[in-house]
Amino acid sequence: MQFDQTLLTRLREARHVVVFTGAGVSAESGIATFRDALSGLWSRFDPMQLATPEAFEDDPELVWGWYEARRMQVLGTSPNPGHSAIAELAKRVPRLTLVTQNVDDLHERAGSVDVLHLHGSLHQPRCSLCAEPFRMSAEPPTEPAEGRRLAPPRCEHCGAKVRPGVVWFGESLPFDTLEAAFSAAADCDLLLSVGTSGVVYPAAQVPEIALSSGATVVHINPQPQALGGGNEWLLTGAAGKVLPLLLQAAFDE
Ligand code: BJW
Ligand code: ZN
Repeated sequence: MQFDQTLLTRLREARHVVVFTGAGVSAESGIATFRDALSGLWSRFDPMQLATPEAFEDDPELVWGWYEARRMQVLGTSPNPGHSAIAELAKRVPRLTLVTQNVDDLHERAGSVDVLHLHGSLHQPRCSLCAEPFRMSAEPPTEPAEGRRLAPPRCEHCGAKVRPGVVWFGESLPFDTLEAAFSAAADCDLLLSVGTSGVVYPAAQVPEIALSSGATVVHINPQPQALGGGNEWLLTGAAGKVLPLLLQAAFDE
């Protein structure tokens, strides 16, 4: 793969890099994205019946069972070369902020630290009433399959239902995390936007803020992306292929 020399120089000389990731970065680990035409979760499941506070209120067993099945799937997979390249990039540039929309823990397992999880985590459920964190046992009591209902556990503190620790449609994002992501985007000189459709707000503002603050924005995606101008680039391909090659070209050649 050939990279533009200007782009390589900008990456090599960047003072602060933001990496903004979406479901596509975990696709090569076998985790489904949301909006890919045939394989995306939202082509098989209705988000309004699974990813809203009202859905959990209406049918907690359906929602808890679905998230447990997804959590189990993540526990059974491993980070891919895309996650590893991002962890490696953090060692090659003066400052890197990793902002993810993903609810898996594959960035951390690849070695990234201080990851800003804008949409929460599958691995940090909490009480739906008092917000007390709930510690999941390492081994699930049953092996939940997609579509199998499962009663949510009860909060040890107040007895209310435990809910997945993710951000559903219509819910606010964690304030401090969003603030940190926006301020990193405003400060960075280069942002890599990896494997996201960029349609979900306010997360999608992160690359917009970087671009309007004068940073170079590089999209890494197998699908064509609409580009705004000279400061926006597209590297077409899978994250697990493009990112390791980009690092090699920028830092090892
Ligand atoms: C590869 C690849 C490979 C494939 N390598 N790439 C402004 C306008 C309109 C609506 C709104 C607005 N502001 C807010 C809203 C409402 C809503 C929203 O944005 N809706 C839009 C969808 C229209 N936002 C919210 O509700 C947010 N809250 C909020 O705004 O609060 C204030 C408020 C309160 C009350 C009323 C209104 C507002 C919360 C959003 C929470 C999103 N939650 C989810 C689910 C998390 C839990 C779970 O996992 O179940 O987060 S939705 C889902 O989308 C998930 C993701 O994080 C998020 C983004 O998806 P992502 O990561 O981009 O995945 P895909 O599938 O879309 O894209 C994958 C990409 O990868 C594709 O481009 C592929 O080509 C690519 N790819 N393989 C690299 N190998
Ligand atoms: Zn509670």
